[in-house]
Amino acid sequence: MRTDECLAALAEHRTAEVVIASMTSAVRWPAYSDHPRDLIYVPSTMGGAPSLGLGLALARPDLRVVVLNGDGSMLMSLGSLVTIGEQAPPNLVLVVFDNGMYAVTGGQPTPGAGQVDFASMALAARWPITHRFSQLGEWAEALPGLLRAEGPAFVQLTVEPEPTSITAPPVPMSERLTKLLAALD
Ligand SMILES: Cc1ncc(C[n+]2csc(CCOP(=O)(O)OP(=O)(O)O)c2C)c(N)n1
Repeated sequence: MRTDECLAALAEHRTAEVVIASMTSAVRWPAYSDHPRDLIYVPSTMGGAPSLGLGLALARPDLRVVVLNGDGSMLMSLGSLVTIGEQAPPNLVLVVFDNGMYAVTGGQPTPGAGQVDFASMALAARWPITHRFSQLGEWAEALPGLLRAEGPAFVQLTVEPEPTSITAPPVPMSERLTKLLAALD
């Protein structure tokens, strides 16, 4: 399945969730969504999106947070799986788009390209919900439940390798993040 198809399915089911889109998803998500709770994580700390999502999910338990990550970025911060498993925010969903490559920097293969079982890693890190999908229909069918589930929920999507390049986001993420955090007062 293609990353774009997966994002289109997510956009169909998304309602009020915060969506933190990184890497290829940061480039493609704005084609499907323009929502005040879209945080296009550009420029990003590579590997930082799950931890950003964790912080936001803990700070705003009234919101639901969906993080879209790349496999290369997930490999850079595998420890965040353990931290999230321990903190166990019920309102967090982490989706790894496993295309087996560093797509936004030209398509270099990631270590273990496409053969890494991230979902099992999340399970071992005590995430209560873990999935691995390679069929679009399975992802689309699971989405409504995942967006309401008592998480944290981890999803590995095996997607086609498609090199791309990072583009500047239409709205700076910092503005939206500031507004979301300001609502704490
Ligand atoms: C420490 C570090 N090394 C390398 C980079 C350069 N870099 C930025 S994005 C990226 C690739 C991201 O790959 P992945 O997370 O798999 O997402 P995809 O591009 O495939 O969507 C790389 C290598 C960086 N930002 N930081």
